[in-house]
Amino acid sequence: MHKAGFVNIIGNPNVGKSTLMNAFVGEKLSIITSKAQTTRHRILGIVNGDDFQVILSDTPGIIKPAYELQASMMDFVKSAFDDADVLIYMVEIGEQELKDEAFFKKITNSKIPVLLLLNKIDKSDQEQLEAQVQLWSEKVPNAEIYPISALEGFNVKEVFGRIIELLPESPAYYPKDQLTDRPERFFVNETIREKILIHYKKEIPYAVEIDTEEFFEEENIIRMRSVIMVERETQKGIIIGHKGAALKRVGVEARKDLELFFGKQVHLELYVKVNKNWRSDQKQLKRFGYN
Ligand SMILES: Nc1nc2c(ncn2[C@@H]2O[C@H](COP(=O)(O)OP(=O)(O)OP(=O)(O)O)[C@@H](O)[C@H]2O)c(=O)[nH]1
Ligand SMILES: [Mg+2]
Repeated sequence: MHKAGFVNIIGNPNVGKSTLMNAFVGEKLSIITSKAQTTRHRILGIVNGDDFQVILSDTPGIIKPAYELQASMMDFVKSAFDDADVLIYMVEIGEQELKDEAFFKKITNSKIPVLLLLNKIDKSDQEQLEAQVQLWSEKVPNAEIYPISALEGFNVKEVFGRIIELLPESPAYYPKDQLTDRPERFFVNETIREKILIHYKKEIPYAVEIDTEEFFEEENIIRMRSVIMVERETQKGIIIGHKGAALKRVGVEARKDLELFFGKQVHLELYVKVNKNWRSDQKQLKRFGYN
């Protein structure tokens, strides 16, 4: 018997959804930072076995959208409700409520199995943990609750075992050697964006989009050229920094990660361009892969 299905991870921003998907897949497919709204897309991570294929979806954290980009991000979350065979609702220790009532109702009224993962238990003690399990079992009575630490790997294997049990009988949806639905350039974009989230403050990371215009693989090196788009001229100056030092740091750190990811030497050229109000422009958003 062969099992396969879609296991979609949803929850508030910053609870550890991407950390969990990467832990399941064993590769850094999704970028991870301590800032909310790190993930902007729905990203598939596929775990293949002889008799199973688990297609995980990492999704953006649930927020009330304030501009078009965020509205598209929430459309990715909506789509994750539509095709799930198993729903993973991730919460973190100390968190109270999902910020969106409608999404919360979708979870509590779900006809498909819901695994509620109580994450970051490495930061809590037994007493707090027991209180949280009690709280969530009352809030989401249809869910099976698992305390986990996505970061330290606690209970991750056990949850994966339960996922396999819950998956329907089905042939594989994707070729068995496929790891994700995303092209190479997407990972270049995301790696650069991760460095920007880490090194720039306030609004800057949220006003940035990356477009990798060139990706040439040669025998011993991959040559890439990417543009960092910002919304305003002042943001361009901040990204570049004094004598270009800030931009250079982004480039060096991104290149190191990309060399690990692709297992090959990388040459990365970065430049910055103003693309006015791209976050609110439907056409631009479509071009950058937000439907
Ligand atoms: N202590 C602790 N930190 C964790 C754990 N899992 C994730 N984190 C941290 O929480 C932060 C957010 O992790 P992400 O995986 O990016 O969270 P996310 O839910 O994907 O966030 P968005 O994409 O912004 O919605 C990072 O700093 C992680 O290192 C955990 O089990 N324990
Ligand atoms: Mg994420």
